[in-house]
Amino acid sequence: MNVLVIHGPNLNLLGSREPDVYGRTTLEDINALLAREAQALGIELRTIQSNAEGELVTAIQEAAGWADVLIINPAAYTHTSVAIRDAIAAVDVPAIEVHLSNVHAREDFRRRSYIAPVAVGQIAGFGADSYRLALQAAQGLASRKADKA
Ligand code: CA2
Repeated sequence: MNVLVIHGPNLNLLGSREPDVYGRTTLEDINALLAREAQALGIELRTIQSNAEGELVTAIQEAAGWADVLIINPAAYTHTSVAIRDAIAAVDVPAIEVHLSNVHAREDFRRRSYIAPVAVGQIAGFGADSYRLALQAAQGLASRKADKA
């Protein structure tokens, strides 16, 4: 099974700024943790990060040829991007929305997600563990799909 993890804008700054909100774990640390976990679960993993909305849209479109599941932290685009929402809705790949912080316990504008209605589900508030939990959820999704086939 193949999983593409997409990190949105500013997540490349993790670990260096706002540690009180996002912790001290860097994006490299998160990707390394995911790579280890994926190997243990027998999952083929690719990760990308971009600050550009169009690049995220293209990555979602291209994932359709390879990924069985998408894990996406759209970061600030969660709350603004119809383009990312439409791309997820257009591809036949289940998506899991991930956030490091509990977006529902922060400013009001972070409670609205354009992505949640087209995602299978959302995991938020567990720091780097949100991604680990998403990987486990991805495996569950893929094995249920295989059982049905
Ligand atoms: O909690 C999350 O994972 C978020 O997706 C992070 C986004 C935020 O806009 C969402 O509402 C929730 C922000 C990512 C920016 O990350 C930074 C990391 C370090 C320093 C500055 C920003």
